[in-house]
Amino acid sequence: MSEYRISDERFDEIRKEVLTTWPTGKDVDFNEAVEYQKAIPESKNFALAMHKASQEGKTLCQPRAGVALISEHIKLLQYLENEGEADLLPTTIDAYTRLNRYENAADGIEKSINARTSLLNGFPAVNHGLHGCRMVTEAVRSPIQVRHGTPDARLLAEITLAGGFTSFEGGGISYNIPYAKKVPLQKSIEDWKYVDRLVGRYEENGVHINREPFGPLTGTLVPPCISHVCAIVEGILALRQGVKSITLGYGQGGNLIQDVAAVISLKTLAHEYFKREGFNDYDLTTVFHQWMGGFPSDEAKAFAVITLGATVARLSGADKVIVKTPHEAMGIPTKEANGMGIRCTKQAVSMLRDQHFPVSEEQKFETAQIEKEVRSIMDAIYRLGEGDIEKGVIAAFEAGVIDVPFAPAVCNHGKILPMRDNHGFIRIFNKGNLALSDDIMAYHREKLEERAKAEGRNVCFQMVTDDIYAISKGTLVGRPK
Ligand code: 8ZB
Repeated sequence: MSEYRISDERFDEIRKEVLTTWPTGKDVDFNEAVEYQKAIPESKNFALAMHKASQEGKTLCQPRAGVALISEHIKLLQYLENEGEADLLPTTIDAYTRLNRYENAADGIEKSINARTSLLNGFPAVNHGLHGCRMVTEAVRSPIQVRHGTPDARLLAEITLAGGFTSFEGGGISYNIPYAKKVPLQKSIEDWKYVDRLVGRYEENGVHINREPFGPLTGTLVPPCISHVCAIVEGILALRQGVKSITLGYGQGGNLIQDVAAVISLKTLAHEYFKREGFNDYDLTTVFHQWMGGFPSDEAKAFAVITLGATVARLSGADKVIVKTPHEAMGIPTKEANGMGIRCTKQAVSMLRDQHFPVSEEQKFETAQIEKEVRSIMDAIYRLGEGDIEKGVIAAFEAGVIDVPFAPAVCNHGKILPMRDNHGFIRIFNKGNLALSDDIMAYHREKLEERAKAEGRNVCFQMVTDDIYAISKGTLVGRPK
């Protein structure tokens, strides 16, 4: 396993460079940061909170939130934990920082001060530096995580972890393919190895840091097998660098049975592949993302989408749910709307606390189906990598053997076309080069034909478009008028 690890010498070499890419980097002193992290109360540690939720069978609720200025960001987070009843807190990073454009972020901070309102779409943590981050993490009671979308997050990780955050979202695949156009996959994977190694070093010094690959990818009709493969591969890459606490995610698809089967199979498959790679000493938890696609603009209808997501999160046994807000169709929510999304979710989750979803034959079948599909793609990745998952996944994206629908990245084929079947399950219409057997594809085709027959039209591209807009227009399956 250690053969894949960035060596200490190499890591220190890269670190010197990383910490000079913006002036705030020079404040980071790893040993001081370890001591600082050790003094954070256990009740605020994200890795421990996820572990405890999983032990106690709870589903914790977490919003997204971030504004430009420290004082405003603190007020926002305090509101979300006090009035909003959030169990876990985020700090969503602005788009300039995600692109390593710190000059633009500095400009955004200036303009936000003058305008007396946030002119950035998140918290520019690199510009605020580790002292700014510490003001934020010290001002709240709850475990707090960095959430972003950054292909090269090395400096962001250095600053925020030294700044007291105890969880860091993202990964070399999930923060490249859906977020960037021109970043080579090899480059983002390499840069994320650094982030994972940094977390590994904290772990070796007795500090638990949670890591969470971004599960939903493009959030648009992503078949579970595709997001599962990316999550499992990123999980393995993280464990190789010494990460111990890993949370794998899945974005709500919309069909109840498929969503429950997806969360359950994500966990069993991840354990299977982690063990196969020789890992035993890790803590695996899951996160369910409420619907990531287009939302209805009517707030009452948005609450229904949120409640359904909360319900499925709970019934699937996910350890955490990421919450949407009634403002989703409009853009960044007010703190009040954000709080409503959390409280709505918590009400549904706690009403289901002592219930469980009976396992139906259909669910068993769907679970087995997802497992079969994931194994088929994973086999191809191992084959292409001659046994090595990292080499394999890069080759697999290049060959389209793994393919994420509707992603902007040029290193992704983008040939696969998903659509819903007659019951709203996400199926694959055109597989491109995806490594799925004829047998698997025959099943998908049969399911899509069933829908086509019910709608009196042929299986066609129009169905994809109809499905993409369906939920925002009030249905799950995009039926013809
Ligand atoms: C990929 C994640 C997209 C979701 C929300 C969007 C969307 C982004 C912020 C935010 C609150 C922010 N999001 N930035 N929510 N505050 N600064 O992430 O609305 O739901």
